[in-house]
Amino acid sequence: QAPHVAIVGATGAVGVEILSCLETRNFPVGSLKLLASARSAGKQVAFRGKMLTVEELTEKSFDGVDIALFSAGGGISLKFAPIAAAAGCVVIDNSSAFRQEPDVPLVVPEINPEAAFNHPRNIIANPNCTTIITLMALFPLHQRFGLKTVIASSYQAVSGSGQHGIAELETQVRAVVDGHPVVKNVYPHQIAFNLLPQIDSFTENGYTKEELKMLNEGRKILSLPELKVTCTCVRVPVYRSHSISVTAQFEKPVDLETARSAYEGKPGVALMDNPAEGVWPTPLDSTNGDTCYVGRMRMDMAIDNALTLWVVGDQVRKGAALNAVQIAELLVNR
Ligand code: 2RA
Repeated sequence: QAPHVAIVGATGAVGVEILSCLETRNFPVGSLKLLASARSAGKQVAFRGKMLTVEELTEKSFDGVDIALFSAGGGISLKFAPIAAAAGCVVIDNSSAFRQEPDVPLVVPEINPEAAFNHPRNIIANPNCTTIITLMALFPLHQRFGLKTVIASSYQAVSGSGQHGIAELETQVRAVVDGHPVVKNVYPHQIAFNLLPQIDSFTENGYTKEELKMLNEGRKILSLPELKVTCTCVRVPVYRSHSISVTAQFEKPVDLETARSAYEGKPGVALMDNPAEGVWPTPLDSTNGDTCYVGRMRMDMAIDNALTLWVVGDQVRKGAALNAVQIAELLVNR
């Protein structure tokens, strides 16, 4: 019997993409509830040729729901995920609220699918977008060589900040080109024609929370508690798809040929790597698609037994909505 599904945050950027993934992947849906704040309640949204009305999220919303996909921010998740879970619903949560809880699995279906079945609190966490895309590139290599250390810089699109991020970039680009003053609402500095080396807030050790997610989530997903990660996360004036430059050091001796062959037959990730022909991936190559692309792979010159590579992925899809729907598919197909 097809599950009864709810989307919390149905009108947000990720919610809309979740709806599209359910539709295009023919996810079996018994019934679908679209939940959002009172402000969005009453909106009409199309799903499989029918119009559905967005309902206001309340404590009663989850009666009879089997799977709830949450993407409405950490505060909403902290309050409503336990309510949904208590009503017998499995929550797949896109916020960072539960990711580090020991009894909440943190799942990338291509990497640790088995973790999804051990969810004693009825909550499964979806990792942060940058972590997912980076690990999609690193996991096939980890399987061959054993990952030890990661040194990364991310180039994160403005849609990672939601619809407002896109609007801010667009408005500022127009203002700069037309010679008007730039107005800042979303970011502390101008994003148009600029780069901002801060994503999320700073922590005591000088790293931002976004940078620490790479460390803590990477360790949990790969079951590598000793993994070393250093990372700088940067907002870039790109609409969609995050890119990450990664240097990865391994336990076993690495060579390029084996590294390249590690991607053969791996779902969700592909090599796009032929510099001699001008072939390497850009954020536009992954935008609106399901595949993360890896290129510029080479033996690192500075770090022993390490590879340096570049990976791009659509952070709204594989970094959020698609990954959440794939987790739901694991549960349904079992
Ligand atoms: C970003 N971490 O700011 C986000 C989206 N999940 O790009």
